[in-house]
Amino acid sequence: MTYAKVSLTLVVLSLVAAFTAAIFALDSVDAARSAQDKQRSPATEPMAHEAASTAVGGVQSYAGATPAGNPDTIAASQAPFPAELPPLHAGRVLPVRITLKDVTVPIAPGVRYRAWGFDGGAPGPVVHVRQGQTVRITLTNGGAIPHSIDFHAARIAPNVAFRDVEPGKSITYSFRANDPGVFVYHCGTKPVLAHIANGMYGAIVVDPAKPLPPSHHQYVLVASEWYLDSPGTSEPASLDMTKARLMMPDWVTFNGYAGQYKAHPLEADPGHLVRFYVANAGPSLVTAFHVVGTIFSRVYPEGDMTHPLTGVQTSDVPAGGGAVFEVKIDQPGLYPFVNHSFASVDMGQVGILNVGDVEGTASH
Ligand SMILES: [Cu+2]
Repeated sequence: MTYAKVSLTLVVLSLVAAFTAAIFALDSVDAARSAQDKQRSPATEPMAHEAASTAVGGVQSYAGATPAGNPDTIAASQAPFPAELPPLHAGRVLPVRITLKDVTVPIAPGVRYRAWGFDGGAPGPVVHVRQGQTVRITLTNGGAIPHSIDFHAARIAPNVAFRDVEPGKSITYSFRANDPGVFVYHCGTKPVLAHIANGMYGAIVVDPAKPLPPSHHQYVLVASEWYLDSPGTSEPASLDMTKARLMMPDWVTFNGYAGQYKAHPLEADPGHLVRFYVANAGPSLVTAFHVVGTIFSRVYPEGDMTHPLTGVQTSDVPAGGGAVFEVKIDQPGLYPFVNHSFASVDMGQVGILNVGDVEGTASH
């Protein structure tokens, strides 16, 4: 065979192979489309409980689904989680006693969830210490299955301190809070995804030994996601582990309840420093923290209190991370604080900072 004939044969063979591959590719696209169409067919579509209930790729979403009535009125009647940073504790050792309980908690207007709550709520209590103080944590398991407590502010052997506690039992351990910042604490029992998604998280703020500039208001916001197996409106919802793995939450919140600080705005005084301690419990999504209408005068990214950034519009707080944000707003008004990853705003991660006690409604 001549060189030209060999080349021609190779070209023809290549064309045949490419054509065959294209046919197979089209076949698999058709198969995927047909499977999607089947999932969307009315026969298999779950009943829509509320207008906002939608199915995506065969997974039922209850994002934004609230019962009949005005959600704003329902949210207004719900007492907000206290966002103000609690005062420091005098003394060398801060005893923190937390009892885990299986509780039903409100997570959005008219929506209830069967949670595992540190101290009966989600998030658990805010712990506040100064750098150098010792935290002595006692966890009592008042639930039905093993749990544990992992403090990110601790440098300690996790297989010992964060070990599982059987129902009815307690564990006590101590650590010296040597690293300033804002840190997450959470249950570390397998599967951790389920234990965090069920509400087992909170924040600890460690003030630097050299105090930060004084501020009129200091707020703690714990970001988290909720993954529901039902709308949670007539009966409390439980965890949908598939949605948790897919990272498809129904509600995304600051301090456990969607939009609670829209119904109960946080306060600020014109021209005075406000400090936000944002801890992101996740379990999986990032919080792109932003205050509409202003710029952070300082951000301590990742809670690193030694290297602040200045003049920042938005800064990410990763799942399992924390950061400190400072604003000083001169002009009175209603300033929304949001996760600027806006799907999360749609699912409830938004609040209002009311500067100067003004009337009216906010833009977000
Ligand atoms: Cu747990």
